[in-house]
Amino acid sequence: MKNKLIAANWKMNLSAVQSAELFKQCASLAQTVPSDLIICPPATYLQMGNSMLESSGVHLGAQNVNQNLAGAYTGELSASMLKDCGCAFVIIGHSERRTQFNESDEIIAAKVKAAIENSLTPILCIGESENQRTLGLTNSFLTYQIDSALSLVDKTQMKNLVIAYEPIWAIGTNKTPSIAQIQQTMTTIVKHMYKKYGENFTDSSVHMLYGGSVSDTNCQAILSLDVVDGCLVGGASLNFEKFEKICQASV
Ligand code: G2H
Repeated sequence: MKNKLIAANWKMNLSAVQSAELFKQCASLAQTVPSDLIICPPATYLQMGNSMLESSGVHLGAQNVNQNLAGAYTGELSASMLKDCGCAFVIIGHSERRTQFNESDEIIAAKVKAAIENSLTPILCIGESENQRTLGLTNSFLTYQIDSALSLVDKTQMKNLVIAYEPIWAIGTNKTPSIAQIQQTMTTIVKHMYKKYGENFTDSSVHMLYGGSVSDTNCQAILSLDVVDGCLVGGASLNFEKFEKICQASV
């Protein structure tokens, strides 16, 4: 059985002093929980995270990557630059980037390709809107998002992949699907992955995370589902006591 994976997405939060404190606490937390931890801080704190998390076993992740290898892309960071900062993971396709920064399915597919080709593991975010769920379109939309995002990579390159199911309507809202809905939806995703990607989609390599208003009170029920390999945690990852409880629940 693989370890649970708890990924913290700090988004655009925290000062340098606050980040240093949280890196320190997470480095020590990793020694007491069996789950694997990934911290995705703002890009300006990646170097700090790289040195403070060193030898703690906590992985470093970026919140974004540019799809191009190098060039005139002012303000952007390439996959190789993130590798140089010590990143092993990168969040791609988060709904905040899809909606606020107009990231199309094509751009997301190119980012997944750039990440994989530079040995970064994508944390690919997918999720339906409330309207799509109401209309019964959840499963077809999620499988479309997966196939589109993976369209530029070879099946054999999918050994290292994290898929985070994040219903858009659950992000930062304190609303979550019911436990039965999470189980049903994520089972659909897994079945699709097996059908489409066959032997390259193996239990040991692809982690399936749930994200969207994960808290210290709902984490136990979510993480107890056999289809859930971990969580992508936003708001609650900024509060160490809450994050600690989530990591402990993942045992
Ligand atoms: C979803 C999640 C982390 P939050 O965006 O990616 O954030 O836990 O605040 O809903």
